[in-house]
Amino acid sequence: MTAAPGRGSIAERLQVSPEVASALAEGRPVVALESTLISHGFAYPANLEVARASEAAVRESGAVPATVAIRAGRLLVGLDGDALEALATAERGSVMKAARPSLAPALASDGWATTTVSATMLAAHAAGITVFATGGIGGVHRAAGPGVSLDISSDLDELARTPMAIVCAGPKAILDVPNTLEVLETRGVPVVAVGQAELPGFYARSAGVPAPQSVPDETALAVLVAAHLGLGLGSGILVCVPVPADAALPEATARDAVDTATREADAAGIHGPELTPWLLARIATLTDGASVRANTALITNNAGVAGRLARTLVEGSKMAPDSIAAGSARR
Ligand code: PSU
Ligand code: MN
Repeated sequence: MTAAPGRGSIAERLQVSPEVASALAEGRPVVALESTLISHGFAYPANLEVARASEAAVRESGAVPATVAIRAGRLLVGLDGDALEALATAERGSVMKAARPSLAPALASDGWATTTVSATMLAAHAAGITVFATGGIGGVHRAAGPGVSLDISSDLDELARTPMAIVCAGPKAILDVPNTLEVLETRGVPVVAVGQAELPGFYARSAGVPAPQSVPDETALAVLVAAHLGLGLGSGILVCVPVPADAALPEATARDAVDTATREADAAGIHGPELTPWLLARIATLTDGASVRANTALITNNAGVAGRLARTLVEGSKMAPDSIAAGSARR
């Protein structure tokens, strides 16, 4: 069903690619990927490279990638190679960043817009996708002075009301990580680290705080995710996978770059949706590109973890409810 141009619910505005549509119809595993990191997280050509590499990692794991973006009033779920390249090479500044609060403005404007974690969840869930990979979620920003910042990403509320598994490398290091965890706890979102007790720190392997939950490996992860989604609470689960060791930044290097960039952003009066892209770009310069390498490696790695998770969940759902653990061990 298609609504008149300029109108329509999320479901009516979905344009699911043929490949993703048939995978979903046949019950094969699909992984949603966001697109704001293509337009606002990386510069060209690193953005196209990371987009292609994460799609490839999903495929390698046996799942179908579904990159989500907006074009001409439609929510695209699954981009072909030409569309991915057109988006990655679109003039910088011409592409809107769409989150839940800016979804209507992005859909009402012509041309490309990209979806943050919150907007990607809205589209992917409507399309019937349950696993989603990104780099880092948005969260509670650091306060410039004493007190707590009210700049809290709409990603957190979306996690609270969308039953999906989001695979990331921890809340972005530019955030107030302890307060981000507090909001997620209040809103009923389980946060689980994979393979370690500490919360992954995005650029660094550890955020320096314990993760609320942890699982030893991907098999145990699939069991926990299936348990959470099976409860029908309505909320998502945040899966945090540490950046691969060979691309990680030392904790002190990451912290220094983040501190400097945050101070500079405050002095320059940067805030709102511009803040995250501004900080990421500044940290890239301050670390001589090491942060871009870490960010690329972690996004690609997360895409692979998400693909394997999607596969195990699909296999588990075809078995008796109690046999998912045994089933994933059987592989
Ligand atoms: N992960 C990355 N790079 C990014 C983002 C995530 O490695 O650029 C994007 C995501 O789309 C996330 C957004 O939803 O940053 C958060 O923006 P904000 O803090 O303005 O809500
Ligand atoms: Mn914000």
